[in-house]
Amino acid sequence: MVVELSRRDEAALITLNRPEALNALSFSILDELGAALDEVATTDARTLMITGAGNKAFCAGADIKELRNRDLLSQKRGAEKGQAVFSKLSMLPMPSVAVINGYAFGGGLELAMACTFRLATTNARLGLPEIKLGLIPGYGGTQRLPRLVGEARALEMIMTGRAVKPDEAERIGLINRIIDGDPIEQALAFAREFNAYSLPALGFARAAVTRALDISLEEGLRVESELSTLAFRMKDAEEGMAAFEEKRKPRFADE
Ligand code: CO8
Repeated sequence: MVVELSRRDEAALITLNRPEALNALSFSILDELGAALDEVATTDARTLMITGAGNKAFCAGADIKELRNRDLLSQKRGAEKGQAVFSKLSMLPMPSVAVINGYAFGGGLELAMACTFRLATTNARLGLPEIKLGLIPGYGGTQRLPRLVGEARALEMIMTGRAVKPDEAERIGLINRIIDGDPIEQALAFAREFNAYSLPALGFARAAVTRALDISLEEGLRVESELSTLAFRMKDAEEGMAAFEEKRKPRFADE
């Protein structure tokens, strides 16, 4: 198995373990990843972290050697498979953190962009180099990148294939933070900033913000009023407000 699922404290950890090919994603690895995500969804993990084995790459993208000499229908099904797995990732019940510990190219960056958050080590390089292969991104890159960095920067990255370093990635909003030291420890520390909050409330927040990028302000405000009202129906909201009044720490039960 290339996709290894383990547990670190309150987080599930998926490691792509194919360092000899810079953790490139073959179609069978995509299947493994989909199955691992199904498993994570049933656990009590409060966060999912995804990283690549070794210290050179998070993931160098789709397995280029597998992409040649396939008919059009297979290519379309391949793109749809990658998109479906990454959409599953973006809709997990818990937040996800891409721990980008080296190259995140093509499908690798698309995988990271489907996560809720992205952290990158100082040696990371992030890019969508498909244009250099005569291709364009197929696992969500043309849609998720402009949502993160805006149209002009997305067009530049996709049309030049230029990779960005972590400082630029942080400046344009492609990553949340640059990390130094042990990447997983750093990611765990980052996750502790939200891990103790109510999981359904975190889910409502993610759903509302994600919808904001797709719909009009008027519709978005309606979504927000519905989701924030739903949040009031949770026992966790009652606990949070009671704890405030009683000047104590809340104990959320995810209900
Ligand atoms: N696929 C397959 N093998 C790869 C990949 C890849 N994406 N990337 C690296 N490898 C392999 C290399 O072939 C090499 O193997 P070998 O030792 O057997 O020759 C090994 O990993 C190490 O790589 P390098 O020797 O090239 O390492 P370098 O440090 O010299 O270079 C780079 C690192 C710059 C990351 C370089 O490997 C590179 O440019 N890789 C390709 C990056 C890329 O173009 N990614 C985008 C791929 S396309 C995509 O992701 C989406 C396409 C749309 C999908 C639609 C589906 C139908």
